[in-house]
Amino acid sequence: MIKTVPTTPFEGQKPGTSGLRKKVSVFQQPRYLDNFVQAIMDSLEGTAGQTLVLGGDGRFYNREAIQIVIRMAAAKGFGRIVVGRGGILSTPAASNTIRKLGAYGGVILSASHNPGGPDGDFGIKYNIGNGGPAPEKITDAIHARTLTVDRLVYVDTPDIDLNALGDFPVGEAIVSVIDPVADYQVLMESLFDFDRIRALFASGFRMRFDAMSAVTGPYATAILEGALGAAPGTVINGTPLPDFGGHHPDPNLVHAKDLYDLAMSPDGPDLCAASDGDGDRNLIIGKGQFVTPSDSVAILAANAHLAKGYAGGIAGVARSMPTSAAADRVAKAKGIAIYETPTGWKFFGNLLDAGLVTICGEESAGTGSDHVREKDGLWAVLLWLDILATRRQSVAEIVREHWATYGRNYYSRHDYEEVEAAGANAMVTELRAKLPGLKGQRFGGLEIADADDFAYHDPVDGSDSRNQGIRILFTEGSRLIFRLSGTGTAGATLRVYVDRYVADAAQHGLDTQEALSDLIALSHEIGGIERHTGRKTPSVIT
Ligand code: VG1
Ligand code: CO
Repeated sequence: MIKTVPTTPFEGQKPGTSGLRKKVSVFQQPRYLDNFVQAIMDSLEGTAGQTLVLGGDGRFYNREAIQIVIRMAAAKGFGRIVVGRGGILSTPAASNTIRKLGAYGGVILSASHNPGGPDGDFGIKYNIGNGGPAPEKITDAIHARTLTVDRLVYVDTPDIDLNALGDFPVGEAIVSVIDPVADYQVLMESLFDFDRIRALFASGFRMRFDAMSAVTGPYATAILEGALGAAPGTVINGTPLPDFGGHHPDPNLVHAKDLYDLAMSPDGPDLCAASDGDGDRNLIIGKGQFVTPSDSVAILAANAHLAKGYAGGIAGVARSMPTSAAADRVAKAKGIAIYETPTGWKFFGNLLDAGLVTICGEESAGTGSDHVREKDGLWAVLLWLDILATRRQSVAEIVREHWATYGRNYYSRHDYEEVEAAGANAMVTELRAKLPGLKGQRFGGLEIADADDFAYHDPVDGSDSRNQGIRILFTEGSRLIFRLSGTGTAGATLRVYVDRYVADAAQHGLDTQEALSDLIALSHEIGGIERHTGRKTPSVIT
């Protein structure tokens, strides 16, 4: 029944910001995925008879990968392996299922916002029993094991039919194929007033949700059109496709441009929204009003108490370091704590578990709360809907009022994608060396108050994470941040984050790129971007 196969390590199986991501062709090499899954299994203790949750975003290679994980998890001694029907589970739904079942952990198959299909990307990550991404201590152990793994252990069994709900024996284990949407919908109903949102739609409120042919289609259709009575056709691209219909499932102004144009048209819907490949990101655009993800975190934190799930108020807010400081102002006004963490949801887990924060967010269109331990795209959309249903104002009015109350953070991220890794690394090394000398330097009207390489001390488990991004802080409160992406699969991606706070409401109507133009010019001067990457302009501006 148990089959053991010898193997040798593959180089480069180091998890990045969110799991191991590579080109599909890399994962298709014989034993490649198997080695990584074995390294996960070998790093886990006390799994006998325990439950493992398993699912993915439905991208190309998802089904093959699920079968491999089932065989290896059963051989590891897990008692129950819970899989979403069709191998589908959105990342937040997987997190919820882990928590609800009291599972030992979960394996999520996704490369999130990266393109899919045979020429696209694939990914895998391990989540722990709190439902969240494994912390660095565990991902480091998994990586270490990939360097020594020498045998693969499987239960020898035919493929499981993933399309049929029910329980199926695999060796000593039971594989349970579950409806991927049901439990998640119950959770959303417990947090939000579905009657109130139904009344909003009944009053003529119009919405468009672009599922980008990725995992949120079934969730959004069941909840928005099914439970909440949004008009049929509200959800577009609602069927998950292995190649996402050839599109790039990243809900930003570049890859969801059609949605943006619709939102800007005079007869467009009241709310346009989208999510990414695995359902954890959100894009929010009101009629004529794009909401930057950083503003969205702040606005949701300011208004969360209007939803029944947060009626008692929120304990604190956490944001990743590159995310604009808009949320800090809300926390300050509410007299609650604000935490600044490195990029990646895994750093929020301890804060959420300890009850120190309720709402978390990242500038990369990720927002979430303590309801799960992942960011959650549809949750953010539903919280917006509940706030709109309560305040009965437009998105634009809510955003303007927010700025008038707290001030506005002009914010933009400039990505230089797929540049040569050597140049990008040289740039970071050079910047690091420059840091001590930057303090006090003046560039035009800007003076550098401080410059460092961000380090995080986790207040809950005492762990330290260094080299998390170069920060240049100006005396006026503006910030310039440089870091390299940890989710790409080709070359390096340089991200430059630009943040400027403007209190004066008379100055809140400027174009973002103009309002930031001096800081953007300075990013080139200080970083030597063109010299190191050969690029004059970014590939994507969000
Ligand atoms: C990016 C984002 C980060 C996010 C991560 C995973 O990481 O910047 O905020 O947590 O993707 O998101 P990086 O290292 O490329 O900057 V997802 O939706 O791809 O799981
Ligand atoms: Co994602």
